[in-house]
Amino acid sequence: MKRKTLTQFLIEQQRDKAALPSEVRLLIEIVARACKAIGHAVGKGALGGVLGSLESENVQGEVQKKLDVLSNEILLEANEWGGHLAAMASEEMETIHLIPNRYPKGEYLLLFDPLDGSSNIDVNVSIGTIFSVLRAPDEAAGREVTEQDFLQAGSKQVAAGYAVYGPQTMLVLTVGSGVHSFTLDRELGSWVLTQSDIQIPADTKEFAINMSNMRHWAPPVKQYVDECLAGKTGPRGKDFNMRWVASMVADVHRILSRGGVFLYPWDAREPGKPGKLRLMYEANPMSMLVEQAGGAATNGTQRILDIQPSALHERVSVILGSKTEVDLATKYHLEAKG
Ligand code: P6P
Repeated sequence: MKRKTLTQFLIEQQRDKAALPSEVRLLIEIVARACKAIGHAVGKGALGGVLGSLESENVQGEVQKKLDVLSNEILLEANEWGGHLAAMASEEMETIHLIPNRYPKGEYLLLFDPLDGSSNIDVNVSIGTIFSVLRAPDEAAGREVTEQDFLQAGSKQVAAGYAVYGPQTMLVLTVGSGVHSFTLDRELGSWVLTQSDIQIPADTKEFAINMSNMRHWAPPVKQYVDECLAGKTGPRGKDFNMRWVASMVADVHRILSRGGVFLYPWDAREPGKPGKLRLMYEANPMSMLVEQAGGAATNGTQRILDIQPSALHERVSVILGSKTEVDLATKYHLEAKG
């Protein structure tokens, strides 16, 4: 059976669903092409002279890897000329990136974490690119886009996805009609549809959290994880397994592929911050994907996609994946809140 390419899939989505504006189709194709280039650079590793860190730090105060900066540049250059975007925002850039005047402007906003999981780059563990698409507010027409125009709840996203650079290079995408995955055919250089309408099982026996932070967790997180660890003899009545790749893209991909729950909650190490992960270009796109696949995503007390952002780089606690587990962990948070 001849498999569909990303282009065929998107054209059919546009034709059948009419929900996919041609501008968004073009945008996704360009981002997917940029991800191929990023995957190619990542795949070269030491042979490409792109491993290791730079002297610089990003807006998050994190040391930048050479590949972080290269990936960011690939996405900026790929998307500037197309005429579909009004502006871009990136984990690697403090402020938004306006489309240069020499190019036409569009009505969409693209946000991305160009290379998530940087700590894994130099040790050959899966990493990825996460992206989110919003529509610029109508009132932004005819004026320069501002950071405020990006501060929309995740429920406003028109598309979201990620590329994961692992044993296979894969693109996982939603345009609001289910979640679909594409595998890169490295010989032809095309993204080939390999799974449609991905569904996350509501129940799971696998949780993902960085256990080294246990002593810093809030009680509801401790309660939830302790019950998982108690296994058959505990209140859950079943044994759990644990995974933690420390690349959100890899952990979420596993959950989309076979179920599971992912937690990166608030902890007492930085009490003033709601969590480590970023709302706009990590939690929101991943939450859209997870919900489109029948899962759930909260910050412990609220649906992540309902959160009204107040800053471009704001952080958030994340509990996402199999609905039964997310609901239980959220229930414990709400009970603790009283
Ligand atoms: P920790 C990667 O740096 C990242 O932003 C996510 O991809 C990942 O889930 C998390 O941080 C890992 O954090 O504290 O376990 O290293």
